[in-house]
Amino acid sequence: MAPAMPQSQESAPAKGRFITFEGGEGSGKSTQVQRLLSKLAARGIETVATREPGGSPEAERLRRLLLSGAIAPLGADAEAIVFAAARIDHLDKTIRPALEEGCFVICDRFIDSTRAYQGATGKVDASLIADLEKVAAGETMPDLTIVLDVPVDIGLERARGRGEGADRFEQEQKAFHEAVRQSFLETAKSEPQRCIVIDATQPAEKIEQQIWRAVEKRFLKGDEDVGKPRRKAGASAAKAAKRPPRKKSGKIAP
Ligand code: Z5A
Repeated sequence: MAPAMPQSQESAPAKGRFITFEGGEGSGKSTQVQRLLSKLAARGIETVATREPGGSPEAERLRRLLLSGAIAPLGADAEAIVFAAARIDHLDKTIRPALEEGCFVICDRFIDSTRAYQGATGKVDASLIADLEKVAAGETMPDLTIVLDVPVDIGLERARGRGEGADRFEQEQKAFHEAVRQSFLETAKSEPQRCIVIDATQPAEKIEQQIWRAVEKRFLKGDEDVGKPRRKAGASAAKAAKRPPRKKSGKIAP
């Protein structure tokens, strides 16, 4: 067998990174996604910001159905399956292509939200959750998951403060949200190589600094320096134009 040839900078494989944000309602995910995007951009790294459910045109359609409560009457298993269907399209159309290009993909919610909202709340059997995760995400697991942890009352208060109507999940009882919070913490404990937990009751600036330290340490130091350099000023805007527009809150609009 011929020996492997060292690759030049130009032909080196793309080194995208997949970072997910998780946490309960009002934990500040959208706020911190925006702050991390700015920091990566300042470092000259091309990024794709996305969210779940949603993040591709078909998945955004499913998002509207899920959050309106239209799928709920079909039962919890059906709801979990629709979240997985949205995830399949999102990964195929948005996440994997961006990672292959070498971008940093920053995603507001991913598999841990299904584990928490559908699984840990006792609504869907753990084996179905695991099977759906395998089918939908497969090998595409986050390189880093940032869990923003906030007591349920504080998170719900913040979410209400935005003045938007409560969606299908925000209407659930406090015990449901407690189970969701514990699920995120348990996942982080069982997968410490992937997850970090940040106290999200701190001021946003402090949280931002802690996230940046974690991202720098894992991906941007010495040999680990990764990410596709921004090609030119218009490159990011062109990429953004292909994505659904963003709402004031920083979320991708339906
Ligand atoms: N879901 C599911 O069931 N299964 C799944 O597999 C997936 C999702 C993927 C999506 O809702 C829903 O789908 C979600 C779970 C379910 N359930 N709910 N509800 P969404 O995307 O519409 O909303 P969200 O993900 O729950 O996010 P959020 O409630 O909009 O909050 P956030 O993004 O975490 O927080 P934020 O918008 O950045 O901040 C909220 C407010 O707090 C805002 O006024 C900020 O200015 C303020 N804020 C932010 N940081 C701070 C700090 N540090 N201090 C004080 N105030 C702060």
